[in-house]
Amino acid sequence: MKKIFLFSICLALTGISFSQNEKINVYPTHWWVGMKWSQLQLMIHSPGLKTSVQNVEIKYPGVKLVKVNRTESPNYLFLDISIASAARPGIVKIKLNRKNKQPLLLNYELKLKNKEDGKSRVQGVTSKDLVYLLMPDRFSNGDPGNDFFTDMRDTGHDRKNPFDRHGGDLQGVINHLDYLKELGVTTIWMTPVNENDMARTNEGGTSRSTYHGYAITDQYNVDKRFGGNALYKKMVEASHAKGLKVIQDAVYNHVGIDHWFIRDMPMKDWVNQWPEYTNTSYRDNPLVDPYASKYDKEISVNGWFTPFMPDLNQRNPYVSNFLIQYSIWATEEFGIDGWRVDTYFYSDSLFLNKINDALILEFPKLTVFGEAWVQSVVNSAYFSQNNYNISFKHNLQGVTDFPLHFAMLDGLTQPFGWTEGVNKVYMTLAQDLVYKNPNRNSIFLDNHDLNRYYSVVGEDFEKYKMGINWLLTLRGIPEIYYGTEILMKNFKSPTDAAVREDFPGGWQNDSLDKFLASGRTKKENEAFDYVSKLAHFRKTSSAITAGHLMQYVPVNGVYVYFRYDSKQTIMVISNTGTNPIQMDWASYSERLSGFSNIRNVITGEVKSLAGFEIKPKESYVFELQK
Ligand SMILES: [Ca+2]
Ligand SMILES: [Ca+2]
Repeated sequence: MKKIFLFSICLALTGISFSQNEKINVYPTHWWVGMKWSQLQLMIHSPGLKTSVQNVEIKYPGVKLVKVNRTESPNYLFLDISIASAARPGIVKIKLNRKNKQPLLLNYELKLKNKEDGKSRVQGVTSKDLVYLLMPDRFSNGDPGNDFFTDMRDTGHDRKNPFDRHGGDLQGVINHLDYLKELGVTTIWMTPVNENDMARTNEGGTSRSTYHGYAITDQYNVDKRFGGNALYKKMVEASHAKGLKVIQDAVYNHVGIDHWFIRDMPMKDWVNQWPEYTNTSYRDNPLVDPYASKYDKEISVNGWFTPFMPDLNQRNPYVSNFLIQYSIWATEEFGIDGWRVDTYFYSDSLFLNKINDALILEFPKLTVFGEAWVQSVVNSAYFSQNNYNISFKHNLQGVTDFPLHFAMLDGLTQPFGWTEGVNKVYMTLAQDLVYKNPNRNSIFLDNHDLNRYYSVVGEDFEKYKMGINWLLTLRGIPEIYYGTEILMKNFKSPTDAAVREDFPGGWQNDSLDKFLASGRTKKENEAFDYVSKLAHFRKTSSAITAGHLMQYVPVNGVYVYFRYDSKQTIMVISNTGTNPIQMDWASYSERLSGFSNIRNVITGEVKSLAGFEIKPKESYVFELQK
């Protein structure tokens, strides 16, 4: 596909719609007084607007029109306005005076910023939290009435088709907040909820919907198949009322090709244009590599993620303003507690630092972490706040910690060796000195893009528990992927959809309801209870959630580490080797002195440290007692 064509086709299409309506869209849809982001850029979209509007008037105390910007497209105006700190909430009248026509009048609302920001909303997410990642289309269908809409481009809705929408929605999440409380999670992260009004795509001969949400077609609307803006607001409020936080998934790098501003682009360089279709190489190395070519860097950052996901040009200040203002808008509008930023390093680096600064300035407690799917600790730290002595530094709080993810899976699946198996976990954590604060990294065993954890460990329940122990007691913000707690399995074979199956019981006529203990098998209940017990213990443990970490060089396949503070010492011990090991505690006296007993935090059983033996594949979380 040649993208140059795209622009000219779009302009031709809007020419048709010009005389048909005078619908005016303004973004952001409203704003607030008392915001740090007080130099607002309003994007106004309506057919023929640029040419018909001669001048603009704003009369409102404290609000000043700074500049009217006209871009290449005839259908946009960008108004730079300044909102004084003394401005009061109210309706700002914006008058667009036109040649030989009535002026257009816009009522632009300035609201009062929520006083609960940083308290009961926009709270931030920390290592005290446990994040539950779910895909709203696949978790639970709380409203079969919104499964499809005939005025949307894709009306497919068939649960038997893994590439169709399945009807899951925000009401389904609201209906199961108590389930999440029971499980012991504190935070919900959903794949993007924004409107994806995309036509079906043909990928390798397969017709697909964008049920995953990463092909956004309108940032300012939550997809109505999920329940729309009002229900999203209700979902966040209902979560907060139950003591649960919410992380929203952001996509700055790309949008869906059916996005309204792609179908009618404000200017040619709104997206990264290439003489012919150019895909990103998906490589992070050129961005970190001191020897990288400019060619490789540009392919990584400016290449398109897929032919259906145009690559936004964040070096364009209008694009940058649009994305920054939306992010601030959504945080304030919905009161979300954090952002997970998709495809982090594919966006322009200067833009990324700018948007992070703007968000944190506005909401000091807000958490922002980025998806950095990289292979090494060096690269992972490069994309977040780090201790490198280099000229350009990223300011991101934390990353999705892929190096630790790979290491944990190697530790669970590879035989123990000098650099293999659990030594990977040990060696990966031993490199934490490069991060400014590794405790802000999101850590995980699986997610919506990875093989399901239970399958990776060969459906071995002992190994499953070992990994859960690590996930919930190592440094960082643990994330559990929906269904891991009930042993949902599959590899990404034949496609991603295999690891994104519906949560059993989330649909009205499901034969089994695994949200309830009665619907789960004995094994599934064992798994659920294990995760739940450890998650609830974790909440109360100052050592795990905010204490120090000390790890020991693994010996004979046995990996021992401690979480500790002045009040509590937790020891996590795992035997990844093939022999039972009689523990000689002499090497661990630095942390063990003064303690003689160990309490298993899952079973409550108390044992003496003396004479303790650990069998292969056993793993325990112990609280030390005197
Ligand atoms: Ca539904
Ligand atoms: Ca890009």
